[in-house]
Amino acid sequence: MCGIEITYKDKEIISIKGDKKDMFSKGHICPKAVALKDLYLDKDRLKTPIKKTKNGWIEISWKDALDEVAEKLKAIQKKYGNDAVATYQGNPNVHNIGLMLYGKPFIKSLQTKQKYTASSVDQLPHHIASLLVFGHQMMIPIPDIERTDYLLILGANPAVSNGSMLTAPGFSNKIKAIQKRGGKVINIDPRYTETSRISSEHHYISPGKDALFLLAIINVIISENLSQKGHLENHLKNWDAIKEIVKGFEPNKVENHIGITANNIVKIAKDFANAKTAVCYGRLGVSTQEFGGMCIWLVNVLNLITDNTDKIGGAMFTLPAIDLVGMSAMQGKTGSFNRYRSKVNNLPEYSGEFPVTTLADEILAKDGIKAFVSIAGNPVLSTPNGTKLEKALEQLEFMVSIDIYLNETSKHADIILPTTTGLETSHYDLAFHQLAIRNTTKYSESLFKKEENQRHDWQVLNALTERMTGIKNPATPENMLDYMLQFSPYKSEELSVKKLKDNPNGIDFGLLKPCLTKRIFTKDKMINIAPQEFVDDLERLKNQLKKWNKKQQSNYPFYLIGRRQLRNNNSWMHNSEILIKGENRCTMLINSEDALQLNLTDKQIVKVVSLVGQVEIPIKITNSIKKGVLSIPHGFGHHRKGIKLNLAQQNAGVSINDLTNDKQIDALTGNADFSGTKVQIIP
Ligand SMILES: Nc1nc2c(c(=O)[nH]1)N[C@H]1C(S)=C(S)[C@@H](COP(=O)(O)OP(=O)(O)OC[C@H]3O[C@@H](n4cnc5c(=O)[nH]c(N)nc54)[C@H](O)[C@@H]3O)O[C@H]1N2
Ligand SMILES: Nc1nc2c(c(=O)[nH]1)N[C@H]1C(S)=C(S)[C@@H](COP(=O)(O)OP(=O)(O)OC[C@H]3O[C@@H](n4cnc5c(=O)[nH]c(N)nc54)[C@H](O)[C@@H]3O)O[C@H]1N2
Ligand SMILES: [Mo]
Repeated sequence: MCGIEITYKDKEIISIKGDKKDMFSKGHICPKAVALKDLYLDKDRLKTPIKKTKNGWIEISWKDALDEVAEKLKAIQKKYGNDAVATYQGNPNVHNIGLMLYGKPFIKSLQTKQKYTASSVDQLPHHIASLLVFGHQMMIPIPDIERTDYLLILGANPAVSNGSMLTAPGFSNKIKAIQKRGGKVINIDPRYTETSRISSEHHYISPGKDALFLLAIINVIISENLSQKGHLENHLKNWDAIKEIVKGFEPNKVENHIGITANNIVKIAKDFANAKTAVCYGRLGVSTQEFGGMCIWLVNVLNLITDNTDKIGGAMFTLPAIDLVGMSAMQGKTGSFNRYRSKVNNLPEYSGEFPVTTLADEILAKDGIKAFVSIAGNPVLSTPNGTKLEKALEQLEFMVSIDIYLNETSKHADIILPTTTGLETSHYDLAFHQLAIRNTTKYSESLFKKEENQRHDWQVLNALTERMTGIKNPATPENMLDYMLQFSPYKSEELSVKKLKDNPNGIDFGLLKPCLTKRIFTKDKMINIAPQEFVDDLERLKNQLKKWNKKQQSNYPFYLIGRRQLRNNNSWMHNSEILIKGENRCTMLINSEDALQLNLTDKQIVKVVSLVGQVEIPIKITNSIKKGVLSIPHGFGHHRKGIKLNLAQQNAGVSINDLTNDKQIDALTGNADFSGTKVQIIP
């Protein structure tokens, strides 16, 4: 989403800078953009299809590769049924126009129920909360950080990530600006992070206890009579249920579990409710928890009961030029949850997909998945219990990866279909305009032409769909964009790809405006503040609370959490010189008191053991993590044999997901529960 200005001569890149004239990012840039040069020049990047043979990988023609993939998939479906083929779509599927537009038709052509995405190791709870509260999976409330007076951040580190489900280039400056205009930013995190450093206040929370924290905050607001329906009064239902729900979650009853004093909880609750405008933002760290679904719902509740939803300075909603929410709603496609359940682990369906935590088991099961299509994903490193998944992938009869590298996941494929990326592709951001703090629109043409033998993601997917269905789709991404732009809510602008090309810095429609009352998609057109699914789930929390109250000794005394990094992108940018250089970043943070107790010294290599695996990793002793909590960044683990990532292999690190457990999930949504990972240390 950030505009960049590239100086180049022929095929040589001279510099990459932030585009100061960009309507949205206004010159902001992050290190990943500068690394586009390394990505473009990367010798390890694949450009021709390769096939696994007894004598190793061989290059094959596009026609042979695409034919063979389609034939194998068809044969397996004929022999075992459609559900014998599974698909996984990784994170770049939402960052790449080719994958966004042509992925769906291809997956649809397979007619399989075995569909997975990276959502269920990430933001699945957000979609389910939005679906149940506002009636559409993509009606994601966006904190109006440009105008708010009080920002409460839970489980997010935007100073590193630049915001997530909240597109906001230069987030750190916006955090500082809130304080400059007299506002406050409160950060709740088990680690004192890059974001904590620039916030007004930081409070250490015990991992996985945010549902208790949020319930306690809401409890205070209700008992102090600070709640108000406000401007949404006539659009809210089940309001009175909230009072019942928070009973028993008084701050003094739960403070010990949360790790934040009752006094501080009361103060935050009152300050939030009394602020002129306020907004609570909960993200990855609260989404990937045992009660992740409940957490994201409660974030919505907090913003609703303080009359901070759909209001300037509160939680707002976007109206992008290509309005996917409005367009899908017109077709009655608002999302679905729990229409049916997965075979092996009985996990709920969400919009036609299953939680990826059950993927390995579904492959290993008798009559399970026989073929697997991985599209721009690296689940071996990014999903819990990666070791189990890689064993499962070995059992498949056929696997294909559509990916730019021979990496930890694609090495298990029989055929890899490599695509263009970065500077070789044009881009319109269909997904992240939906989540942006400002309504803008922009199209970026590719900088360089692809090489003769290369294929774009959209071409590969289109060719596969054609082979599966026998139907040709002649439309290019630009054709499809032009079509969608016709339905733009900004009619008078007469938007088209041509017009966007003429405006390379983007077109601005301004900051977000209240619009929710026209965009409530529940059947009765009411905002459901207390959906039954979440209310019922409270029983599970209450039972868990009883167990926590018993305080038993554990063989795994430490909580293990992640640590997203500025100079990578999940698992796949470690092969860039500019990003990977410097000292080893794959270290485990440990609190200095814990280190002292175990007699550990800085940089010492320790063995870390969980219920499902173990790794060896150097420690970094620090005061900036809560006692009893450890942190390892995700996305490393490039020591695996048979991959082709020269620089990444030299900085291999270990994978945190060799410790996380595929059985440890949010039972309501099926999302991975990373924050609940328990480990022991063997010096
Ligand atoms: N423990 C722990 N685990 C986590 C997380 C965490 O915080 N902690 N974070 C989670 C989150 S938020 C996410 S989103 C997931 C990500 O999970 P995944 O999406 O499975 O992993 P990525 O590392 O993003 O892998 C992206 C893949 O796409 C390929 N690729 C890159 N660009 C292109 C392209 O243009 N075209 C094609 N075809 N391929 C491309 C890369 O080579 C790589 O193989 O990981 C999750 N896993
Ligand atoms: N440079 C860079 N930027 C990225 C990415 C990247 O890999 N590199 N990945 C992108 C992707 S795919 C995503 S989804 C976003 C994610 O962006 P964010 O949602 O900001 O996620 P993280 O930066 O992982 O921050 C999660 C925070 O939650 C904290 N946390 C862990 N457990 C708990 C808990 O139990 N309670 C609370 N309150 N906090 C907890 C962690 O300490 C961490 O500070 O970032 C995106 N941006
Ligand atoms: Mo993500």
